[in-house]
Amino acid sequence: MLLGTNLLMAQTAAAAAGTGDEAPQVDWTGVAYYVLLFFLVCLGVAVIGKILKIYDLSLKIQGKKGLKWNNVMGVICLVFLLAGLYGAYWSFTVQGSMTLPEAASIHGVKVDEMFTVTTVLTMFVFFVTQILLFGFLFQYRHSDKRRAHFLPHDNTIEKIWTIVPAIVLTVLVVFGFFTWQSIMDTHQVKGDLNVDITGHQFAWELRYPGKDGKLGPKNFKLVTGSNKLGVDFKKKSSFDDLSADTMYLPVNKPVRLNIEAQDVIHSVYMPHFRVQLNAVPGLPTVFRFTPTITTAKMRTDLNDPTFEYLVYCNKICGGGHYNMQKIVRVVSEAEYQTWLSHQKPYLSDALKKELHFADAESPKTVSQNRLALNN
Ligand SMILES: [Cu+2]
Repeated sequence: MLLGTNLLMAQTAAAAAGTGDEAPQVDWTGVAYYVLLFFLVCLGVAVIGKILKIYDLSLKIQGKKGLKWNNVMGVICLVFLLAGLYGAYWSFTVQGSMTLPEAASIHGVKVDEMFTVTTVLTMFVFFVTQILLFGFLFQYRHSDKRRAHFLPHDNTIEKIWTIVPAIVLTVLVVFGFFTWQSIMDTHQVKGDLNVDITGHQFAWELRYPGKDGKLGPKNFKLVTGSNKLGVDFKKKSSFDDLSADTMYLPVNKPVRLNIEAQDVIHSVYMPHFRVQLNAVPGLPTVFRFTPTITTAKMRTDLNDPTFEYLVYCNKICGGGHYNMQKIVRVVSEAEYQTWLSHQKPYLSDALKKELHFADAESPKTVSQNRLALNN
C-alpha cells in the first residue's frame, strides 16, 4: 500500500511539473545506502556476540561463573520489543502523512471509515500480543529459583481465542459486505451524468453526452481511425456526443462511468475518490459515484495551487502504462456547463467525410446514407 502511495506521489509530481517525457528518477544511492547499513548492523551484532562469548570463556578460565545467557536473551527480547514498537509508531507518524488526503466522494468516506476501523482493531491486537509475547519472554526467562508450570491443554483458553476473533472478523466482514453492496449499486438513476471512459494502449478516451443527455450506442465492429470508439451513427442519440481531453465533473452530482477496454485489461483508478474498477475488453463495467470536493477547494485545503485529481490506469498493461493518465476537474454546475459548451463533437469533420455525411445536422441525409454504412 505504501509503495503504491509513493508511486502515486511521484506521478502527481511529474504531472504537476509537466515533465511527462523525462524518465522517472530512481535514487539508487539511497537503496545501496540502506542495504549497506543493514549489513553493517548485522556485522555489529555478530561482533558484539563474539565479544560476549570471549568474555564468557575468559570468566570460565578464571574459574568464575560464566555469563547468564538467559538474562542476555531476556534483555535482547525487551530491546527488540521497544525498538519494534517505536518502528510501528514511526511508520504511522512519518509514512502515515504520505497517504491520500480525505476522500473526495460520498462512498469514499465509507471506505475510509472501514479502513480506519480495521486498522484500529488490528493495531490493538498487534500491540497487546507483541507486548505479551516479548514481555513474557523477559519476565519468565529461566531462573533456578522457580519451576515452569506445564499446561498441556485448557478448554477455556481455546474457547476465548477461537470465539473472540470469530466475532470480530464476522463484524468486519458483515460491515464490509454492506459497504460493498452500497458502493456497487449501479442502478441508473434519472439525472445521473453518464461518461464513457475507454482504455486502450496507452490512453483513456472520454465521451460525454450532448444536449439530449444520452450517449449513443457503440459497436466494436464500427471502430475506424476517425471513429476510435466505434460509435453507432445509425442512432440519433450519437450525433451530439462530445469528446473531451479532461474529465470535468460537476460537484455533488452522481456520475456513472461506463468503462470499457479495447485491447487488454486496464483499470480506471481515481484514488482521491476511492474509485477503482477494471476495464475489461468485451465486458462493460460501471462505477457510480458522487464527487463532493471541488478541485479549487482541494487546492486550498492542501495548500497546493497546482493540485489536480487524476485518473490513472492501475493494471500493468504494457510499456506506456505509466503515462496512462488524465486530469479530472471537479467544478460547480455552472463551470461544468460552460466547459461542456466548448467541447468538440465526437462526430468530427473527418468522421463525417468517412461516413459520407453531407450534413450531420440533417437526419434526412443521414437516413439516406446510413444504409450504405457498415454493411
Ligand atoms: Cu492501462
